This record gives sequence, structure tokens and C-alpha cells, in this order.
Amino acid sequence: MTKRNIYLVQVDILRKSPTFCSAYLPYSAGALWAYAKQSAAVASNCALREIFFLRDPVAGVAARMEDPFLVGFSCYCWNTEYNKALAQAVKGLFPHCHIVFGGHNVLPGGAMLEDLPYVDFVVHGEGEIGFRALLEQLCGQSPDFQGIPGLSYRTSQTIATNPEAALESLADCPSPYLEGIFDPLVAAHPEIQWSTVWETNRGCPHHCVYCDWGQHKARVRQFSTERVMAEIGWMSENKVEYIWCADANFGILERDEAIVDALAAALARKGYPQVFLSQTTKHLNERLFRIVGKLNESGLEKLGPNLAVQSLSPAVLENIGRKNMDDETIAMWIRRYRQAGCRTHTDLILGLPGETLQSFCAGVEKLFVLGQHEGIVYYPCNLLPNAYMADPAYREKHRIRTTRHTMKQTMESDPEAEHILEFMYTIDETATMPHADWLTANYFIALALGAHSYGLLRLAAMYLHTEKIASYADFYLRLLGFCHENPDTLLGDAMARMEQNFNDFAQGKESQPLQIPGFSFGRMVEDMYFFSRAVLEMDRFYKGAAAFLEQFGLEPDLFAQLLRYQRESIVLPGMAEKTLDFGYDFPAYFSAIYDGHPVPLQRKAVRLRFSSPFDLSTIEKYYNVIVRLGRYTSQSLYAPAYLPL
Ligand code: B12
Ligand code: SF4
Repeated sequence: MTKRNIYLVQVDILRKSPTFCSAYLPYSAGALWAYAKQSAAVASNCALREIFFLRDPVAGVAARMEDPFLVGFSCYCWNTEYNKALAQAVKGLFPHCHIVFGGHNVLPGGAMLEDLPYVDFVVHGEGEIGFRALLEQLCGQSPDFQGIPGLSYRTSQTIATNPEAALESLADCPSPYLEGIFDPLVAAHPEIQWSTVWETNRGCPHHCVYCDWGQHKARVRQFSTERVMAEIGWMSENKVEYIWCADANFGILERDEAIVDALAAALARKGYPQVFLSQTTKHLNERLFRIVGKLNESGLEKLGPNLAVQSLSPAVLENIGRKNMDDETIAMWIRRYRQAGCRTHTDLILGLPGETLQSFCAGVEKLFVLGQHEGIVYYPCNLLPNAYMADPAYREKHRIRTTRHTMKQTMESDPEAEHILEFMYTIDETATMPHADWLTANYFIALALGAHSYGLLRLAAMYLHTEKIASYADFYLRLLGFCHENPDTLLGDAMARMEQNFNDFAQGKESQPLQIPGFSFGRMVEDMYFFSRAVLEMDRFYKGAAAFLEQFGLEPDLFAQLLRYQRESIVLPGMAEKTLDFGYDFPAYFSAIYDGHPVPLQRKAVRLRFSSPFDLSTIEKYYNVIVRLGRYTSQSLYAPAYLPL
């Protein structure tokens, strides 16, 4: 019997540069097929012909399909518009083909079937059971869609949506890797360095309202240890370079340490996989500390754990259904990781309901106080269609307003890809944060990261904070005011350019890339741009900074030396080391602050060797190590060492 042709589509961009070409394996599509083909009805009636995984031009992809019986599309926020265009093209060529949409970015209920006549079915939530059942029904004599979990479909009168059902256990889910589903792709594309999504478990015990991860499949279920270990073998054999672990809380399970041991052993033995990225468990523990140490040592990952807080306002945390670790625990872990030579980072989300400009700035200040000087990662809050936050009643209650933005798809990376814009809906006003405050909060955080996390004014701010002259929030808010009042200084000039970007974004416009001729090697985010401008015009930057710092009324000699110590601490291109004398023991003073036990600043002559362990001999090397990573690592600051006088 001739089998019916099934095609799956899960596309992303090809990440290309002169030195590499990488793409993600279409894991979700593979997982769905691995599950569906266990059904005798599916296996005997259907054949998977191809999984499309690149944003290739739509017309060509549709034309490549041969008499498709069903095409299933994985919809994420980065590919849904592409999927719509391709689905329409397929339906045009093959009117009898069944078009199925599933994935995180399908709209709840029957909305997509109302809007998109070329889509026949939408599967909501976890897809395995629904997709298999749909194929079984479509291959049968008289299809009945009523019992299919999570399915939206058209009836003769209306559009129906069935309740979702998640898998009770993952024991019946075969691995798409081990089933050989990706073998043809890997064989056909020797030019691609593969990245992949990997699940060792599914679900999240938390229910943060802005996330559709916890909502989507709440209960945590594990894939068997045998499967997980065998998949490491597959990835290693097939030279998968980069693993994006889809677990919501890596490190939460005892076996996660053994998983890291196995990854490190595979890397040592075969050279692959080379990178393992994960969302670490929200409540840090000793096991995770060991795991991070092992990841660091093996070279698999150096980002360290995420001490994600999203917000530090109790009102916001209440509104978003989240509980963070307490302040002392966060500070303790930041210190422990720092002392062990490991990085940490902390996510903040801007635009959450209940947040005010003041509470947001106070949150950034609190993170600096807790010791998170260089690892703050902030995101604008996007409204995801399947997150609880998108519920109309919730939106109404918090007066959530969004603006549609094009996603910064890195089309520069692959100009031949189909250029269809993808969209996100970003919250830029709530009941507690008027739009103007939202903009100011963006300026504030970009300036704080550019000036503080990179280190340009961090030491001055630490001094003023520790001596109770100005809190961090006060310092950076005043600095923002100074930038506005002094547009001719480098600070004011760079800030104005960054603000232009935020203003364009707020209006849903495509912003002009931030670039510095001869100095940018890729897309620059605002804080990176700020730091780069300062490095290229140090005299002008610190002339403005001195004018700003004068207002804090420090004693002249201390002022001059602190400013000099601050400026000389910034790593510059081509300068790996230098020796300098100071009249105050600044290294002891600042290291005590990092350790959480400040001591008075000693007036004492010191000779210091400032050095950087990195190769700074070319602008490109400097850019890659200092500009790209400086604000996460403090690599933009020289390490001072005492020399005999
Ligand atoms: C891996 C991942 C990534 C990878 C993507 C790699 C890739 N190309 O595949 C990377 C790191 C690049 C990434 C980036 C981002 N991501 Co992401 N990411 C994930 C993650 C962790 C796993 C997704 C996954 O593959 N899981 C494994 C599969 C098997 O599960 P699944 O996706 O849930 O699929 C099931 C169902 O959805 C359904 N299904 C899926 N496809 C289909 C198709 C059919 C036909 C059917 C019937 C069913 C079906 O069945 C599947 C099996 O049960 C999820 C969170 C999560 N754990 O789900 C977030 C998630 C998908 N990401 C999200 C977001 C917001 C982003 C970013 C925008 C974040 C940011 N602020 O920058 C960026 C955008 C990237 C870009 N291209 O511009 C959101 C997406 C929301 C949405 N509406 O699409 C999620 C859900 C996280 C969240 N916060 O809620 N991400
Ligand atoms: S944000 Fe993280 S912790 Fe919260 S529900 Fe989503 S995955 Fe779980």
C-alpha cells in the first residue's frame, strides 16, 4: 500500500558567519513523529517524508513537497508568520492537504481557525497524544475529532476546541535522536554545525504568569536515565556542538549531577558536545554548586547559575505568582560563586504588573547591594499568547498595554532566508508604570549596565554608596539627568543615541543598528555601545564623569585619586598590563565590599600592577573578550596586584 506523505515544519534561521554555519535540529517535530509512529495505524498508513528546519523561501519549500497528506507546523514566536505563509502556499498547491498548527505560539481556542482559512487543525498544549490521535483519525474511514485532546477543528456549524491532556508519564515517548529521525538531516548537511534542544525532564513546578512554560505542562516528569545517557552518546557521535537544555529547572533532580559528568566525559572523549546551556533551578543548592563547578571545569558552560529574580518588588511578585530566594541567600550564593571563580547572572523583567519606575530602580540597586554588579540580564516583558498574563481579565485588571514589535531576527546572519517578519507583543504600559516611566526605566537600566556592570563608574558608585553619600539608584538616576542636561559630553551624546533606539522600539519601529565604524563586529546592544564609546574616547568620557562626580563634594585629593583609580581600572585595547602608584589602598577597600564586609578606605601608599590575562593585541580580540563579555564577567576591569614600593 502506498503510504500517505507527512511533512513537518519547524524552522529557524541558519546562523552564518565567515567561520561557522549552525542550525538547530527540529527537536519538537522529531519528538512528535517518534511518538506518533508507534501507532500501528500511523506506521502502516503514513510515512514521514521530510522535516523542514530552515527558513528557506516559501515557494520553493511548498514546491518540493510531493502530494502531501498532512503538513504539521511547529509554531514558536520566531517562526509563526513564516508558517502561515508556507501553509497558505501549500494549501494553494495541494487543496486536500491537511494543515495542522501546534506549538507554544498557537492562539488559545479557535482563534487561528477563525482567522486562517488554510489551517485545518490546531493542537494546543503538549502535542504527542493529540497529533497521534489526529493522524489515526484522518487515516480511518470516518474521522471523529471529538475525543482528541487539545484539538481545535471545524464542525459543520462552528469551531470546537477539546480540553488538553498532558502525558501522564514520558516512558512511552521514544527519543527522536535514538530512533534515527535526524540521521538523514545530519547526513545531508555536513556543512552545518548542529545545535539542539534536549529534554531530560518536562514541566515546571512554578506558575509564573508571564511564562507559558509552567502553564503549558505543569507537572515535572522525567525521561528515563537510560534514554538521557544514550542521547548523550548520540549527540557526541553526531558532533552536536551546542545543547540548549529545555528543562525548566536543571539541577533540581539528584541525577542532574551524573548527567553533567556524562556530558563532560563525552566532551573529553570525543570532543562533543561542546556547550551545554540550561535554565538552572530557581532555588540554588549545594548540588547545583557542584554542577556549575563541573560545567566550568569541563568548559561546557561558563555562564553560571541564574539567580533569576525577575523583580524585587513584593507587590510584583505577588501579582506574578512568584517567590524568590531571600536577600541573604542570594547574596551568599553570589559571593560563594565569585570566590570559587564562577560567574552568576540574574534575570530582571521590565514591565511586570505592579512595578513602578521607583521599584524597578530600587530592584537594580538591591542587586548591586547584594553583590550582583556584573550579571544582570534584563528583558522587556513580552505577552505570550498562552501565558496566564494574556488572559483578558488579568490584562484588564493591571491595564496592560502592549505594542507589536518585529523580532530582531538575525536576517543579517542569512540573507538568503525567507524574509518574513516575526512579531512579539511587548508590555510598555501598566496601571503602575505609565509609558513615560517605562521609557525612563529602559534608559536607566541601559545606563546602569553600561556604566556599572562594565565598570566605567562602578568603583565611584560603590564608594559613594558604601560611604552613604548616594545610593546606587540615586547615583544612576542623577547620572541620567546629567546626560540629559549635558548633551555635549560623551555621556550625554552616547545616551541620546541609545535613547533614540528605545524611542523607536516604543513606537514599534525598526531601530537603526548601534554601530561604531571599525569597532563593531556584530549587533551591539545599548550598554555595549555605551562602553565602546567610552573606551574609544576615554578623555572625553572621564571629563564628563568628573563634572558629574564633583557634585558629591568629595575631598579634592580623594576625588582626584578615586577618579584616576576608576579610569585606570578599565581594560584598554592593546594594553595587557601597567604599574601605577596610589595614595589610598583601593584594592583592599573594594575587595571587602565584594566580600560583603566593607572596611574603611586606608590612606596608604600602594604600588599596583594592573593586568588582564587576555590577548588584547587586536581590536577584534579586544571586542570579543572585553566588549562582548565584559559586563557579565568584569573582564573589562584590570585585576590589581600589590607590588613592593
Ligand atoms: C529551546 C528553546 C529556545 C531555543 C530555540 C531553539 C530552536 N530553534 O528550537 C532558543 C534558546 C534559541 C530560544 C530563544 C527564544 N525563546 Co525559547 N524556548 C525554548 C524552550 C526552552 C524549549 C522549546 C522546546 O523545543 N521544547 C521541547 C518541545 C518538545 O516541547 P514544546 O516546544 O513544548 O513542543 C510541544 C508542544 O508545543 C507541541 N508542539 C510543538 N510543535 C508542534 C507541532 C505540531 C504539528 C503539533 C501538533 C504540536 C506541536 O507538541 C510538542 C511536544 O509535546 C521553551 C520553553 C519550554 N521548555 O517549552 C522556550 C520558549 C519556546 N521560548 C520562548 C521565547 C519567548 C523565546 C525568546 C523570544 C526569548 C527571548 N526573550 O529572547 C527567544 C527567541 C529566539 C529567536 N529565534 O528570536 C517562549 C515562547 C513563547 C511562544 N509563544 O513562542 C517559551 C515557551 C518560553 C517561555 N518563556 O514561555 N528558545
Ligand atoms: S518562568 Fe521559569 S520558574 Fe516560572 S513557570 Fe516559567 S519555567 Fe517555571
